[in-house]
Amino acid sequence: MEDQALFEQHHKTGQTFSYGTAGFRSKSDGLDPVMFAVGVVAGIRSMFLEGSVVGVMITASHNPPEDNGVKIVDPRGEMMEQSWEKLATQVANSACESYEAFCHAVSVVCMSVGVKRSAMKGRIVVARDSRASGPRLLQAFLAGVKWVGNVEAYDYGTLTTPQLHFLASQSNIGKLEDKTSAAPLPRVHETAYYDTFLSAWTSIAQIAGFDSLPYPVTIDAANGIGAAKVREMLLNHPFFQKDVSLVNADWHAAALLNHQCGADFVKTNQRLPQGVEGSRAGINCSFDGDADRVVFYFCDSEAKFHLLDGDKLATLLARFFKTLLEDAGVQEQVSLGVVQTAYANGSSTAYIERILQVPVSCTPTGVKHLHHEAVTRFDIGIYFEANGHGTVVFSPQALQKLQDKLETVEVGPHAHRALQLILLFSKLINQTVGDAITDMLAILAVLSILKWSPETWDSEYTDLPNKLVKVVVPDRTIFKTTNAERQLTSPPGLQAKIDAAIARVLRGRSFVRASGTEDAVRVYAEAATETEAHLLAKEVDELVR
Ligand code: NG1
Ligand code: ZN
Repeated sequence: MEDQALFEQHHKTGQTFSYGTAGFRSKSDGLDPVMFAVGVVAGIRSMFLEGSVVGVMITASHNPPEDNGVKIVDPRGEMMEQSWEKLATQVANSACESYEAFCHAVSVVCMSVGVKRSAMKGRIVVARDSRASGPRLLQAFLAGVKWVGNVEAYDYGTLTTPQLHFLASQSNIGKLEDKTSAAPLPRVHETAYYDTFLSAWTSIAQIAGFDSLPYPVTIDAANGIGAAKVREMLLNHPFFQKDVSLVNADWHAAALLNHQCGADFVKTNQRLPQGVEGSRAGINCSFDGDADRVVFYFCDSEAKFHLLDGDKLATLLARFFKTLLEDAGVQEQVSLGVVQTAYANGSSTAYIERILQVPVSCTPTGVKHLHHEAVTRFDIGIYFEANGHGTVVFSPQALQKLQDKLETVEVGPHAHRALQLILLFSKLINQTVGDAITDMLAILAVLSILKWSPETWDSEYTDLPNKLVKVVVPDRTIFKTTNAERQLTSPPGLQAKIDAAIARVLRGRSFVRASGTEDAVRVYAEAATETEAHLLAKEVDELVR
């Protein structure tokens, strides 16, 4: 009965949920039973993984302040294995029904994965972003953890999403090999995050010979938790103190989160966020509310706004690593590639393939798809969504090869430096997930090493004019796609009409897909001129209605 009382405290009815690309997400009001259910599922997942530490992040990223959400992070810091998404969905929806339905769903899940709750132990680390609903939802989550029994949970308080991914993965180092280790939580302190990445930065600066940033950097933290963490990590650090300014840093003012600022605002509106002045010299960047995305931008001498989005981040890094691999003389042994989605600007893909001669792979939207492709296809896999979410992943085998070469083969100073830099960049970048802070540091390090201004970076290629529109349709589920979402297979006949519209404009490309996070379809169009891109978007928009 005590167990049921725990459940009833957080029970609410009336909504159905689905574990999507970003976990569960909705208005925060109805999320309590979902949080309770996630406490239970995360506990069972950890038991299933023999007590490895599983992470849970309570966040709704770039969404408005009244929203919230939750996702489960697997022991290596990656998103929870896909096959468990439907189990999580079943338990969450049963928790919105009744206690009986919930108990039944939990037994079914335990049976299907072979977990005996009374005989196993689970370990969870949890964190939340700065949203006002966070503490309440955390309590519902912890009640779920208590309900499972035999689960140890450690609450990190507020963190950025990538910090939680990183700390969860670090908690398992050693444990993944040694299943018997039972060190209490937390196994890794938050400072490990700062120490790890700052120490890589310091070594890179030493080897590359720079001792300050090349120009002032303004960070728009979207009034989110990233502000608190940047302050802690960078603002008192002698290297960054002088040149880094933080704006939209009011993370205690929950209502201001992502409001007129942040990566999503800047990318969508293609203009400066509130609080950033165009006249300021240097470079600017914007994080989203949980600091797992970053975009850069600057204004030129005529005050024209230039966006350096996820595509530009990917191309800069691709160019940089290609040169380093060549300098190190390992371009034949270590494969390099870029992973994009259909939303990547056609000019960026052409630049990577034709100018850089680096292979590009295209996957469906959602970082779990990009991450998987990058890890499985390339030794150094660079993946970014156009909206700024992405990272670089390095295969352990390739890093070992580079380390061996550094230690055992006589190489010239140029190659030696290149080998060192690749190895150090693999430590500067948070490989578990896109991370605004470490991606920003990696980009600033590259710009410092290349001695590139924002203008030089931007001038590598010019984006094709493009337009992204959201169209509300009666039933978005009828829109089915193939070929990494670039073509429709349903409704029948629609793709042929879209193809005909594309053929009427110069350098035209357009596709339609159902959003995974909103009840709408998205229409993307690009063409040689802005007029044609807008025309194409309008035509396709009309076709899908
Ligand atoms: P949907 O709503 O499925 O288009 C959006 C973004 C994705 C990704 C997810 C998760 C675009 C076009 N889509 O997905 O890139 O970030 O949200 O938050 O930006
Ligand atoms: Zn985010």
